[in-house]
Parts: sequence; C-alpha cells; structure tokens
Amino acid sequence: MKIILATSNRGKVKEIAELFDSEEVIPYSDLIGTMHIEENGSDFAANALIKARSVYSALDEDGAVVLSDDSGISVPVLGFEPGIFSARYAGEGASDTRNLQKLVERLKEKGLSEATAFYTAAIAVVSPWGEYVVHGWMHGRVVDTPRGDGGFGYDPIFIPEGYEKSLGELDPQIKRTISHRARALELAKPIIKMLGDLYA
Ligand code: ITT
Repeated sequence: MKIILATSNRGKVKEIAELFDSEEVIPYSDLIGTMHIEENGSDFAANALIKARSVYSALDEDGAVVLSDDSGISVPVLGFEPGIFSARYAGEGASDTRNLQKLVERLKEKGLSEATAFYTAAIAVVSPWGEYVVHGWMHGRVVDTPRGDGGFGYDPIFIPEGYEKSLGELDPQIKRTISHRARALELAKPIIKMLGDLYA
C-alpha cells in the first residue's frame, strides 16, 4: 500500500521513510507539487489533521492513505514555547537555524544555559475509511550551544534524556529508536496495517 506524506519538510520525509520498512512512502509534492496549507489549529493534533485532510482532498487517487506529522519542541520554563509555532518561531518562513538561534536567545534572556524540554509529534492518518491521530513524545533538555550537524531543526541543541550528546551528534539510529516521531509512528503502524488489510 502506498502512503502519501503530507509534509514539505525534508527532514521529516527522510525520518518517516526510514521508519517504514515495507510500505512505499511518497511525498505529496511528487504527485501534485507543493501547496500552501494554513496551519491555524490550536494544537498539534488539529494541525496534523488540517495537513492530512488538505492533501487528501487535493489528491486524485482512489483509496489514498495520507499521513501527516505536526511536531515541535516545548520548553516549560519559557511557557512551553515555541510548541506549535516551532517552524515559525523567528517569523513566518524562518530557517531552522534562525528558529534555533531564537530559542537560544530566549534561554539567555532568562539567564539559563540549559532547560528541560520535550518534542511532541502528532501523526494524522486520513483515508477513505476514517481519520486517526496519535502522539509521541521525547523528553530531554535544550542547551545554549549547538553541537553537531545531524538531524534537523532544533536537534543540535537537544540532548535526549539518558544521553550526554545532542541529536546533532548522536548516531541517527538512536533518534530512530527514541524520537517523538518514531513513538507516534509505532502507534500509527497498526492503524495503517488495518487500512492496508481493507485493500486486500
Ligand atoms: P510540514 O508542515 O510541511 O510538515 P514544517 O516544518 O512546517 O513542515 P511543522 O509545522 O510540524 O512542520 O513544524 C515542525 C518544526 O518543529 C520543524 O520545522 C522543526 O523546527 C521542529 N521539529 C519537529 N520535529 C523535529 C525533530 O525531530 N528534530 C528537530 N526539530 C524538529
């Protein structure tokens, strides 16, 4: 069964494709080009559903199964910023580097060199047989100095619980095992399997 990914984020596409072994995973832009999707939901689940529904409606495929990922990092001491605004923390269209710098600036404003933080991923699945949303989390801390260039987004300043290195430095295999995205996908996989069985 083909799974169509409702994301334009290349980091997510890479990670999600690696987390599926037998399913074929296709970014929606390969089929219909990119489209602007207004993410005006008030939480990760709402935004994940907005993205998956928008792509599902735009596709001209019978029986398509569309999967989206809305995710972000939250820092409790900063009032859970940036949360659902992670991709646009430093302004609409800001680069990953600018967003990361803004988080470092916010830590410095508070006189902190590090703070507890967590990533959230909401994965939505939209199909002819229904809509589903699951979540996954990864806890750890953010630090004020980027380390390593692996992963994407805030990974160079995020140190997962139980580790001393950032996700920018750690082997990508570790992130594949413990990430918010991997955990959410573990919950999404039985749903996708069930939908796949409906085709058979
Ligand atoms: P799509 O909406 O097209 O999927 P996006 O990048 O705009 O792409 P989001 O609105 O879900 O996606 O924002 C997610 C942001 O949160 C992302 O741009 C990163 O800054 C951050 N983020 C999420 N997961 C991450 C991860 O695993 N590692 C690092 N940063 C992550």
